[in-house]
Amino acid sequence: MNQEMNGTEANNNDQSQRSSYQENGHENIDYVFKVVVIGDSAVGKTQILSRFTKNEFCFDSKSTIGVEFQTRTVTINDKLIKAQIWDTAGQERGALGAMLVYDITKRQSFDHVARWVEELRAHADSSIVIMLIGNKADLVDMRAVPTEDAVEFAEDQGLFFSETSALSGDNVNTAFFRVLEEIYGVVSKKSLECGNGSKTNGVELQGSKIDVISGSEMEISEMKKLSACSC
Ligand SMILES: Nc1nc2c(ncn2[C@@H]2O[C@H](COP(=O)(O)OP(=O)(O)OP(=O)(O)O)[C@@H](O)[C@H]2O)c(=O)[nH]1
Ligand SMILES: [Mg+2]
Repeated sequence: MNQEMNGTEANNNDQSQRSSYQENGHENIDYVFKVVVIGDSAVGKTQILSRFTKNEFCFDSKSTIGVEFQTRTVTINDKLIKAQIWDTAGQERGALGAMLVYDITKRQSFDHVARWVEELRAHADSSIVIMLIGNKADLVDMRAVPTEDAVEFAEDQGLFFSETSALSGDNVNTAFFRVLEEIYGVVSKKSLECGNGSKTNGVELQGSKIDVISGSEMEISEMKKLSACSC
C-alpha cells in the first residue's frame, strides 16, 4: 500500500526544524510535488523515504523491486503540499525534485553520482531541484567520502547538499523540507510569470497537472511490490 502520514509527530533528531513547519491532517491539498529518490543500490534510498514518511527505519531492508511511492503532506508557506516521493529510478518525468543519494562509506556510490545527475538532466524538467545526499552519516568510522568532496561536486553542479542518517534520522526532514521549499519557490515563481498569481481549483504545477491517483499511477502502485522492509 502507498503510505501516507499526515500530521504525525515524527521523532527525528532534527525536530527543531519542524517548529517552522506545520503538518496537517486535512486533505485540502494545494499542491502535489513529485520527488524521486535515486542513487546506487543499497545507499539507503528506501530507508530515507521510510524515515521521512513514517519515521521508521529497518535494518533488514530488502532491495526495492518494482515501482513504489509514498506520500507525506506538509504545510509550507501556508500551503498544504503533498510530497509524492518515488523510490525508484525511471520515474523522473514530471518530477520537480530529486534526492540523489550516495553512501558516505562507499566511494563507488559517490563516484556514480555524476552519472545520476546526467540521467536527471536528460529525463527530468530543467528546473528540477536536486539535493545530493550523503547517507549513513552515523557510520563515522567507515567514512570513505570526505564531506568536502561532496560539497565541491554539489557546488560545481548547482546541487543542494546534505549528509543524513536514515538510521538516526539526522537531517532527513531538513533535507526533504529544503527541497520542498525550493520547489515551492520555483512553482510560485513560474505561476507568477504565467500570470497565475493565485491557484485555481485542483493541483497546478508548471501548467501541468499531477493527479495522485490517476489511472496509470494506480495501476503502477497496485503492481508494485509490498514494502521492501520485512520488519
Ligand atoms: N547505518 C546505516 N545503515 C543504513 C542507513 N540507511 C540505510 N541503511 C542500511 O543500508 C541497507 C540498504 O538500505 P536500503 O534503504 O534498502 O537501500 P536502497 O538504496 O533502497 O537499495 P535498493 O532498493 O537496492 O536500491 C539496509 O541494510 C539499511 O538498513 C543509515 O542511515 N545508516
Ligand atoms: Mg530500496
